[in-house]
Amino acid sequence: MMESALTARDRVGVQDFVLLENYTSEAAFIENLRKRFKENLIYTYIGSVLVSVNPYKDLEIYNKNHMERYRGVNFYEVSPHIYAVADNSYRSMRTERKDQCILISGESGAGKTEASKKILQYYAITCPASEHVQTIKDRLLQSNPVLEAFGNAKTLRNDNSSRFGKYMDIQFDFKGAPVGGHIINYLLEKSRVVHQNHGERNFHIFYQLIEGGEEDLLRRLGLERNPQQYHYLVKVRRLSCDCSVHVCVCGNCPKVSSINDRSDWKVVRKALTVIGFNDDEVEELLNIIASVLHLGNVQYGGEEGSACITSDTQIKYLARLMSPLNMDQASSARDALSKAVYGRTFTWLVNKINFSLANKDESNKNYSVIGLLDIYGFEVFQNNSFEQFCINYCNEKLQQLFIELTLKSEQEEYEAEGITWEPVQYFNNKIICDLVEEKFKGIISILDEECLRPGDASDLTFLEKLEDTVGGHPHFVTHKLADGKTRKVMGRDEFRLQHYAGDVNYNVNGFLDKNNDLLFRNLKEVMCMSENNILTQCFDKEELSDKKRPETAATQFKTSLAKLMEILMSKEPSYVRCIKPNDSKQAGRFDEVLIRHQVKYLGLMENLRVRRAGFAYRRRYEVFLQRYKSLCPETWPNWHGKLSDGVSTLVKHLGYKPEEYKMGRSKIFIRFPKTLFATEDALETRKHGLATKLQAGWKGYS
Ligand code: AD9
Ligand code: MG
Repeated sequence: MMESALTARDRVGVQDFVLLENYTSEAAFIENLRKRFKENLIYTYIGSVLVSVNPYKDLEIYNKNHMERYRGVNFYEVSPHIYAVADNSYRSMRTERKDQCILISGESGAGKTEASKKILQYYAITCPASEHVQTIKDRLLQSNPVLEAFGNAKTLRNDNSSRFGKYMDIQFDFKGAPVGGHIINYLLEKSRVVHQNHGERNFHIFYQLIEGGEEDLLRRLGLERNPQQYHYLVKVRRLSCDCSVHVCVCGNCPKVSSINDRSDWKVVRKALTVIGFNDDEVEELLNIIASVLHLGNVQYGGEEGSACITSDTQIKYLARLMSPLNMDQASSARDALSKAVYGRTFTWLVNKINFSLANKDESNKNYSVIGLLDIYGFEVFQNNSFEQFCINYCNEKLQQLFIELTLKSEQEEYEAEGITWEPVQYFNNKIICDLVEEKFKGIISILDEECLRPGDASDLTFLEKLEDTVGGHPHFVTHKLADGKTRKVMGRDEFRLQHYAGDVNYNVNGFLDKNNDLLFRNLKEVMCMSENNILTQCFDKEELSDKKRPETAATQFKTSLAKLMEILMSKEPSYVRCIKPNDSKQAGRFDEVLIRHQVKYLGLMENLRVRRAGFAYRRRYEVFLQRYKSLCPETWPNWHGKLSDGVSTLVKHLGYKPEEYKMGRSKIFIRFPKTLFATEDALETRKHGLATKLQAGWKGYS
């Protein structure tokens, strides 16, 4: 029995939130998500924005047949899918000749990286290909396992968490074939190399190499097949912090049930070859990874106050360089070196991949682009530091872009169609972006100032300066109250930012060091002298003669984000908003509190309100007519006049009242979902009637 459109809607909800009768109700929004999630319908639209809920299980919706189903098909004719977004951007790029970008956002573990991989797979499989194009497709696909090995790690939130931001351009030639690519990476969380929270791991590559590396290779690198041997991976070790030396248990979880390091190693090793690494280059790269592990095992002993290296197998130069330091200084110099070596090697790796993805056909520079942005989501931990500050600032910027662009595009569409725009109230988070990035007065400027100030500058003086400068800002809070009393719930070394996505307390300890990101000059010198080709490229001799102080980490990040915003603004955006259904990585669990929070901070209700401001639904005349023309004898089977006249005739026949719709230049705008539902139901009934008649052998229907 065919299910009627009405009961189907009851069971699986609406596939576009704009069709919710009660569109301002958060409860109705969440109920719709729940209904669909229960039916494994993880995708729903808000107009052209795709909302995706992580199913935490493999669904049979990503095979080739599915890809075919979405190829060249109108967005609204098929059920919502990530492939529809991919296909829509592709078609807009081809027909309108405008560069596109797809912005994927959501918190850690919500499914951003998986979504971006699905989009890339869609292009790799459905776009036309020649032999050369096949090589580029392979390299585009294989860049993922390599970058994930070096830039992803298990965190408490996600077993495969991206610890860097990634923007990837895919370049298409005039035939629509992918002919090249380019990746920009953002702020790798390199502190992870030397320290991980309990229950978290270092970057995947370390475990993959140790678990999967061939015997010979490990022998050459001087590594043992046991992560427990390496302080940067598991061992209990002494760590220094501002106040004292304390013992810290690092990571401590070399094995993760959802990860198979040994088979992942094979995938990564093969991917390196596809990208164009020869055996020597692979060995040089792995040499660096091994050196970082060895460096982590360098131990200090000796008299109180001065360090000497006790592990005699370790590199001799370290002994010479680090002996003037006390133990704390020596440990942090060692860790700074490890972070610098790893961080720069990662950037080198991205450059190498870019070289391999570069469109080598000189005659073919005239390409169109689809950009994919997969960047770390908004993050709140028990203890939040400089890294979370940068990540959350980045999310503020993206949210601002989202608000500006969705509002702008709505407004533009109304104007283009000759329909009066009705202004919508919304929260503009520009005020928070300014608080962080404004010249002279913003948090980053104040932090930089403290980093440059000689003398007694410390994390705590930075906090004091913040209180003096931005203490009165409506989104900034510390333990100090305006009347001189203290707020007990906050530590004296914390400040709170009231982000658009919620409040986050940041602990200032380590802010100055992380922002300075300095490396002893003589360590740099030694790196420049290395015989490892990759290291000599990473540590350029020119850097040594450059007297200018390098830009701080936060300022570099701010500059790179500003450039990113420019790139994104120059393209036509599509959005994928990812939602994480529960904190236990479980299939089928819909944690309402968690989801409501994300719906709020992703601004989905606001997005829906903007989209529904005037009209629930809009379609181009030809699409509308094609779908519903069978409901009116004058438009069926074909309408030969002007499209807008055909639509007018059709809706009048259907009994639309004048206040229910408006005719734009190329589209019909329908004010209420119920109008559209009635039309959909009529269509369903007609099809059903037709099917019944056909079954009964009645052939004369037209
Ligand atoms: V983070 O900010 O990088 O920490 P992401 O990128 O948002 O985060 P990711 O894509 O890595 O999350 O997804 C987390 C896990 O959820 C994956 O490893 C999969 O196990 C699972 N996942 C995500 N999306 C899907 C999906 N469409 N189908 C099945 C999925 N599983
Ligand atoms: Mg990710």
